[in-house]
Amino acid sequence: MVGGTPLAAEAAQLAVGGDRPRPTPWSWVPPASAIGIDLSRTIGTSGDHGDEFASDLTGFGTTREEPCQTVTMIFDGFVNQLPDIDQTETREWLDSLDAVIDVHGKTRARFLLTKLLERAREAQVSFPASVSTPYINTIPRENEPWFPGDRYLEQRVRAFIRWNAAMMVVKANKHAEGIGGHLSTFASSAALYETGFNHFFRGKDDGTNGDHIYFQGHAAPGIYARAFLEGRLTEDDLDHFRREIGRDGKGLSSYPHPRLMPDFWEFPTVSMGLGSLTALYQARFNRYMHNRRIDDTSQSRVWAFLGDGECDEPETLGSISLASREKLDNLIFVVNCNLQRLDGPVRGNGKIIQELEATFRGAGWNVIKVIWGSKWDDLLAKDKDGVLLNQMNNTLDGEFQRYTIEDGNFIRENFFGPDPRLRQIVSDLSDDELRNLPRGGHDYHKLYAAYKAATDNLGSGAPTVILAKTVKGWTLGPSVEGRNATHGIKKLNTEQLMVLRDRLFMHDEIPDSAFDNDAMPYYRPPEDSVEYQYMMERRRALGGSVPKRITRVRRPIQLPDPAVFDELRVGSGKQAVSTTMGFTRLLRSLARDPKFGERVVPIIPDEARTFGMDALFRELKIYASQGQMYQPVDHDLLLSYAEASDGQILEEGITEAGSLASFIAAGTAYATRGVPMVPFYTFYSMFGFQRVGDLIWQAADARTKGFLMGATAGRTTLLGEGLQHQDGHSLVLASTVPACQAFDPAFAYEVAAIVNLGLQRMYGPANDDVFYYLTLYNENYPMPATPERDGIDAEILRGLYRWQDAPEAKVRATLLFSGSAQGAVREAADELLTHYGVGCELWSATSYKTLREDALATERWNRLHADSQPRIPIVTGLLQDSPGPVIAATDFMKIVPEQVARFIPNKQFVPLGTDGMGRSDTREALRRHFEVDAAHIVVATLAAIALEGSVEQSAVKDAIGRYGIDPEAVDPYIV
Ligand SMILES: Cc1ncc(C[n+]2csc(CCOP(=O)(O)OP(=O)(O)O)c2C)c(N)n1
Ligand SMILES: [Mg+2]
Repeated sequence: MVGGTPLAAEAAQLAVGGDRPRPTPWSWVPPASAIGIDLSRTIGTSGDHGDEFASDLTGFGTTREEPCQTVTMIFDGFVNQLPDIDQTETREWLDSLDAVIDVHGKTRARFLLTKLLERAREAQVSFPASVSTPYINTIPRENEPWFPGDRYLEQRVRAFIRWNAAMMVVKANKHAEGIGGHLSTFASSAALYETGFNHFFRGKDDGTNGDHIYFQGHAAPGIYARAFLEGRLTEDDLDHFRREIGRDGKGLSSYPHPRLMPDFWEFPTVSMGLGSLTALYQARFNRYMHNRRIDDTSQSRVWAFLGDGECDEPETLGSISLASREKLDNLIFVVNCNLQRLDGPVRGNGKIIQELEATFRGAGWNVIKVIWGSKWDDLLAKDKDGVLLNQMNNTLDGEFQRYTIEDGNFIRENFFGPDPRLRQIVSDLSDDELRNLPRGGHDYHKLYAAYKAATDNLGSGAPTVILAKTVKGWTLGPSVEGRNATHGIKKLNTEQLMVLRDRLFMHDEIPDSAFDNDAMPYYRPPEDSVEYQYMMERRRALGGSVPKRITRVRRPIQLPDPAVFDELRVGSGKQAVSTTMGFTRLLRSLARDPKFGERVVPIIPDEARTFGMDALFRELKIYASQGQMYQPVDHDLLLSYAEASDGQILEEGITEAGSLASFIAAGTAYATRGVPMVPFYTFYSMFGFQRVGDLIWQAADARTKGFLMGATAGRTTLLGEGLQHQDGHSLVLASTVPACQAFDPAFAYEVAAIVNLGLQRMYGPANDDVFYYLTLYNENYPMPATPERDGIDAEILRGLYRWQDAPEAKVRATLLFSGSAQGAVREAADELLTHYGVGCELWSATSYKTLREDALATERWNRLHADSQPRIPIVTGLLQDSPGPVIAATDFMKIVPEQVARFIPNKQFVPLGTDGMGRSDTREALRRHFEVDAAHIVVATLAAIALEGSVEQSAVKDAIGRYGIDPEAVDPYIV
């Protein structure tokens, strides 16, 4: 495609089809989810003219050529159940409609009906919005605002950015074959971003928190290219795109990674679906902060840029109804609808923009479609018979994609060809002009209008989604643009680069000689150029460059009074309680702390009653942006379900993904808002790491702080629930995330110590960007008091401490317990002493992950410092002199304690854990089944000691008999 003018370089192509199969109703009716009906059946009657649409619920259906089909859906049946108070009047209206259809046809009828609806809405006659509108721009030309920018300069800047974005990817792949990167995504979305950069995105240089912008991950080259133009990055930086090792780790991340570029990126995206989900909850959290009067968030908008293919992810669309329910008009999604994903078309046989419109509208969003560029407005104005509109409606995305690569004549013959009235509309356009009819997503004017409408929408209560139609690979030349393989193209040869240069009208900036010796030149306009001055002035006016991650704490946090933890330290006496109950008390005390309390953000996904946390409802109140508009059924109870607009608890409902997104929003508030908040997200541990592991990595990337509380932990401790509830592996998964500090506390005072020191580490002077994962159990037992010795909290935090010395005995062993395994281990120790004269030292292993990380780091240090005095890993130092073999029991998989096995030299290390499929039964039965009950611990200990020769083998047999263990029972791992 050759563009004749600078603007033509950004003009989109359109496409048309001739004798082709008609679209199925799928492309027109909203998704079944939006209307709750089976759409696989056809509806309505066939059109009798080319300009007629089959009837569907929106009135904007597709043309049919098939004979009339049976009506199988009852759509407006409800109306027959309402009394008709004036049948004559009704008849008159219906007759009028029939007459219009007879005389002027269905198009006219549809027009009048739409006008009626518009009038009804103006007159506040509430009527459910139709979920779908015709395939044209939402904002009519006459409603477009004046464009305040300098069109020419913006286009020049955009061209420079396009150039550098492409160049850095191509260069990276030339220097390192296979290093990857994406050319065509940003090529399709340059105008989407630049409209934001020049007119809307608010920065933070003025001391505010600016807008929160979630960039489409693989559009990152474009964002770097702009930062380069602004002088924030150097050529050397661009040359280190995807080369993050060396230069003190100062490469440019492939995608937005705050962990790796902590001064630049704020919000990690690129795992498809997570950007939009976390953006949505960020917008919600901003409202939460505002309503609780902790932070004025009214000036910050949340922008999320996503791909149309990305909308297939359940995370992308799964929470959109929350945004309208919560009236998040501070939220704007911009979907880059280039109609393509990685392998090919997003909806070859349908229309992704229409589908998304229906989905978002059905969920109560303000939908702005930017489909056609300005040049189409004149054509639509000529479309008296609705034939053009009909053709737009009926052309499939697969066809549109094809037309991006065809010539003008093909477009004339096919898209405008079949109907003489249609052909007439474009009779005065040349083939070149036809080819250059733009798509809306490349038209800065249309985009400006859409963004302005979206930002002006504040106060309406509706979130906005902008559906912008673009061409994937736009301007990158015929071998890349619109091709199915475009997503993966990373290389351009000199010839292709020259085509790009020509398309961008950058001959003066990049002369042919710039390519001598296979050079690959970037281009940055000099600081005294009008382009540079314009670009920088725009950013200055909007509060400085974005993205920029700044940790500027405006309202420091004050850590809680240490006395808050005392209650858990003294233990529960004879009263049997669980660590979950202990934690709940602690949470309440933390929230009551006069200074610290307001920063506590309890997050729960509809499990508060399960965890006994419903006691907090009345006291802390559940956040409900609109307050409580009803009297709850339990209003007269002490623990009633109390909602308030300044409520503290985020009761998320049944969405672990949403809850994790809230956790991230709260746990990054120290950076995004300059107001440290402390999330405590309590959930079924089974539905944590395995369910939302991707989000937990995102939390780590975002440098989130806070506490993940995995309740109902343990494969045998949670009884009765069975396979899908019993977690025996979240600690394994937790071990994979470096920023995660994973703990498996056995006693309430351990929980207190971990939370206390965790708070100090994250929110005190150390200011570490880590988060904590604690398992919580629902088994009740008397909670002992903290051992009386200095530094016990630090011992708990290092992962292992001696809990009880071994009694006097000739034969001794070392037993390690974690979490709820403490009961069986303590019982086993008693049995071993009573029946076999074995005295056991008992240790609480609070964190094998921490021990292993220390051991690995020590091992590494020793390897690299061979001539220095070797260091000793903590776990080695602690256990090397402990008596006898080491038996480690856990309610998790054996691999959890095994993490440290190698670091306990010259000793037998026997892990006992719950490997296998969970199942439902009593705790006793489950522990026997998984071979982690006291009896099995006794047997395992005796067997290990017997191997060392300190007891006879017969003792093992004796114990097997004593406790009724079946030596032939099937291995629990395989049943
Ligand atoms: C969860 C997840 N799955 C797969 C990928 C790999 N991936 C990266 S981009 C992409 C295609 C994206 O298509 P679309 O959302 O339409 O974006 P476009 O590049 O077309 O703007 C895929 C599958 C990913 N990043 N994340
Ligand atoms: Mg796409």
